[in-house]
Amino acid sequence: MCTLFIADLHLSEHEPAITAGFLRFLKEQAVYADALYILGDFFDFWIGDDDPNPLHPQIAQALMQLKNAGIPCYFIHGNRDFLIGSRFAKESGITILPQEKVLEIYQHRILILHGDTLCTDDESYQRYRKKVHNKLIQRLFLLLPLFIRLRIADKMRTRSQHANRYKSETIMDVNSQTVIDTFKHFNTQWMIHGHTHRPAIHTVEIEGENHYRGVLGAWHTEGSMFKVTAENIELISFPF
Ligand SMILES: [Mn+2]
Repeated sequence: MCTLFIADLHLSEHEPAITAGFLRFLKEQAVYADALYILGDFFDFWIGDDDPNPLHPQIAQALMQLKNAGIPCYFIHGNRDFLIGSRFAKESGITILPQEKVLEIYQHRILILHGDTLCTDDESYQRYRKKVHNKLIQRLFLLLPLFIRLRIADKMRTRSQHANRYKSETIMDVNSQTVIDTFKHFNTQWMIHGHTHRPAIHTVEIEGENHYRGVLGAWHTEGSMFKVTAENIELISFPF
């Protein structure tokens, strides 16, 4: 009995080793779990469910196989794949969750989220986020022809890479007060998120009580997951 959490795979046709690692992870680990949660940035970018990229049906099929084996898969949007929509959800059998969700599993209360909303020191990112999460802007973007969407996505990626080069490490990490406020708001002892690519379990003391913030690693050269059982909440890295 275990539930698995992963994030930040950044799947793309340019990284076949990560795709292979994920497909192996499904067959060798996820298939024995009670459920799989993907906490965002599953794909490196997403410009609409109508993108004919052959990687997408390949991944959808693998997830559908997992579902057919009786293991539900849940998904929270990341900052790169926030446009994953109902068509992909249907094709892959995943259930899309809101950006924050409290789970009660095996007597643990765990908040799950992508993690970008905790990085409140990065004001320019938060401003950008507000814009791209506007439903009207999203709808207009999705109406554009695919080649224009691709071009825009490309431009935005280059711009963000350029901007991030000049941002300090602390600005791009979580804000500790935001973390405390989030723990208080959702009243959980644990949270699990990705986004910062800094795998760790941090202890956060709030009013004399310990809380734990688990951060998933990105899948650059190895896999990273949280494995939650009745006894344990464990951060595990494993080879592709
Ligand atoms: Mn992210």
